[in-house]
Amino acid sequence: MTIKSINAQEILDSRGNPTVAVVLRLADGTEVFSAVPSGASTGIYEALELRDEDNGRYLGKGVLKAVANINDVIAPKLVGMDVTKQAEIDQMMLDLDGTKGKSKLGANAILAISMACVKAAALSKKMPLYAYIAELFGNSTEEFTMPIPMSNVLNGGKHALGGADMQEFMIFPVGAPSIVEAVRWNAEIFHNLGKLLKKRGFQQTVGDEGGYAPKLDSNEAPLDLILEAIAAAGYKAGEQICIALDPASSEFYADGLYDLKMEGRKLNSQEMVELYKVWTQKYPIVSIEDGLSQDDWDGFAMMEKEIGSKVQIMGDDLFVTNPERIQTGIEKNAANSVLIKLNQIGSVSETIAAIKLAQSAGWTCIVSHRSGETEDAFIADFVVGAGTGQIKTGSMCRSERVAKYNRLMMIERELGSKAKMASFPYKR
Ligand code: 2PG
Ligand code: MG
Repeated sequence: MTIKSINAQEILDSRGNPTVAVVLRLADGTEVFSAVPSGASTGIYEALELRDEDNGRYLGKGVLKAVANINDVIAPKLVGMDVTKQAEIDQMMLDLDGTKGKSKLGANAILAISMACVKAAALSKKMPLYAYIAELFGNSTEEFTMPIPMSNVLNGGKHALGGADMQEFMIFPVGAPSIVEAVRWNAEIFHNLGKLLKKRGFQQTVGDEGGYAPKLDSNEAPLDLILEAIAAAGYKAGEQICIALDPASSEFYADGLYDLKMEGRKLNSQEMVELYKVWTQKYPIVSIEDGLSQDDWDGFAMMEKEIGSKVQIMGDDLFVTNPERIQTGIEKNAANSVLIKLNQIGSVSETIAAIKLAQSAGWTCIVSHRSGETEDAFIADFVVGAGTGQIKTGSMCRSERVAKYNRLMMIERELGSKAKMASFPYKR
């Protein structure tokens, strides 16, 4: 089915910053909307998110240049193309851009169209979006793997200034038999955590990803609170619910040291690995993302060697969903898992390539939101189609987060017995 028109516009994300949205129409009347998310703790190797950078509008954060690139440069080339030719469409946009980091047209411009094509093709073929995505991956459509959700119930770092140095403290319901149950468990723990904070006189305000952001006195304190909340909700820590961390440590790394400001101490890579080792012995932590900084390959390799047999060692800023960096990581044995964000690399086809490469090394992949999100729940369908078995999509409040959980529950109900809950550790 051919693409009839592509119209981009500027909308707002969950932080009130501009982002790119696209309305794509096909010749058969199919019409879809897609919107790109935006990070705060972005990795320096991510593809370029093109912003206007003039001071007049939205403090320089406008995206009218990216919008114009879609309407004036990309759309005229794609109109008339067969929307089901995803690889060709993505390649055409990469060629039009011609740079390594999508710095000419913007990854935000390219990704908005890339996702819209997937949605339009699925709708036109009268297929559920997740099933069409499974076909793009070459995965079976007889059975689907539902992801275990990592829910960021305590926010710190760049997502909640005044909170912990470390960015994300997540509950991870490895024992849940379904996504519907996983969502309920996580929501119950989230509310119990809120009650606990209230009782202790802490604020219950939430950060960018909907997790609480209390002013505690150490980076370890959130772990104790989470254990209490799990118990208060009536679940077994370590069996039903584990803990996942994203320290996002590139954000507090400088000159070879990790600056834990709230604790008044600076640690080197080895001391950080030691800290994680102690924590994983003391707490049911099974996954650590960006435990070290985006250029600390040696630190990552040390961490993988020390605790990688027990813990999912995941790279986010380290890999930026980029097959070249993932390849380097595989060669260096620097991790065993990749966080997958479509807008870090900027197209659906390259994201699929990144996942396949990671999986070819036996690594796990976790499909992820950004801290600046929209109502577009594309990643919910994407993770089910990809079948990677894990998703990270924020806490259990704020509509831009909950939209993804709600879509996952709807998919599972629609699939009935064709939906299988992932187990952890999970390997394809
Ligand atoms: C991360 C993400 C999402 P941001 O570091 O993993 O939680 O944050 O989108 O700000 O990069
Ligand atoms: Mg991260």
